[in-house]
Amino acid sequence: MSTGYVYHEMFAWHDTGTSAGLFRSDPRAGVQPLIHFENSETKRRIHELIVVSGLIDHLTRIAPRPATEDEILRVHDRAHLERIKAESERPGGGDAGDGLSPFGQGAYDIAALAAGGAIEAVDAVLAGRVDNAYALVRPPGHHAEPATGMGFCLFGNLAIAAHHAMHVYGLERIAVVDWDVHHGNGTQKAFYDDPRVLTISLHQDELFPPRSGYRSERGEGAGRGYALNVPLPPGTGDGGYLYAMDRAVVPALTRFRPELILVASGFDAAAMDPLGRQLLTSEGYRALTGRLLDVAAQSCGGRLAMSHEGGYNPAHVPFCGLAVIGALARVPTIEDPFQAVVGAQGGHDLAPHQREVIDLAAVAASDGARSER
Ligand code: 9RB
Ligand code: ZN
Repeated sequence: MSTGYVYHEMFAWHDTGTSAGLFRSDPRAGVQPLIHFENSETKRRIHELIVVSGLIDHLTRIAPRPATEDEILRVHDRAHLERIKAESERPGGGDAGDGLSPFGQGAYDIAALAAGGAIEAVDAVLAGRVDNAYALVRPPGHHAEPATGMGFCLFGNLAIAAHHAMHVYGLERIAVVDWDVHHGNGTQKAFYDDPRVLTISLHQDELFPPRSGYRSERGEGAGRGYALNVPLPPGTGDGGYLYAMDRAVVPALTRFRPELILVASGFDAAAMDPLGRQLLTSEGYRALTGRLLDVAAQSCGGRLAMSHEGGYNPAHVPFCGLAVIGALARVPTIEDPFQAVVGAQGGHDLAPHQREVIDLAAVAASDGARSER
């Protein structure tokens, strides 16, 4: 059993600047400079906990390399690539596309390294060098659409890696499970009419992007039925997430029989996240990982690769990351001190209003029929 692990110090050098969380500092508007929500801290602290706890000794380090232009262009149009590249040349940097996703000079190179990190993780799994892998990359990718970046994402790291799997290894069925608290709109859009990639997003209903991730979004054309959305009410905890996994996600995966399972792994569905309103604990994340390992073992020889997305509580997130990567490697990890707090806070039992909407998503998935929004 071996688990690949991608990290590079350069990922922490991606500079999102002094926004006050989401908003550019603007003294005249009363916005004092602070630090952008998508800063390096949570990711660097996951890595440092992996090292300091000793988990690193059980992982196979995989070096990232920059994705090539051709690889990026399998998902994005040239105008988007060239614009990111050009703004990345400017001393003041630029923005991924929505005015909420600032980046510093040189960001193109780091974003290409992030996409290439996801590629290398997938490659190591498909070449059999490791059983599964986690790419702790930054900037994130799941919101980036073919023609634009958004939501702190420049390029669709995992979508680019999925194309690599199809292009180089000839895979015909890939599943992407996105457990970031936000809708995985970019990955969904990249494969909306493509039956080779089943995209499944579990996310907080009506969070981000606006008006995105409804149950009624099921794919189009040849891809109809190959997008699945499971919007969850705010306040969903471990029990709700596991029910969604068991009732909607696992059955959809089992029916699809993927040759590879990819995960857009965001830790912003965790209980102490400043942007999400969900209640997952590190044990919840560990259990979700276990479910996917089981499906992967049954459907594709255990081939599973994860790429990092959001997650913004720098104290709690490292323990969630440790739980997931420890589960992948089947190695016990040091105790999460937050578990005693967030695990005891209530909200972890499946609630009736959660069951109701999860059942609707599961039914929509199983009969392929239109479901109401
Ligand atoms: C603002 C809007 C957001 C809020 C949250 C994210 C999180 C992304 C992530 C991104 C952008 C809108 C400030 C809409 O973690 N993904 O995984 N911005 N939201 N309009 N305005 C003015
Ligand atoms: Zn997110």
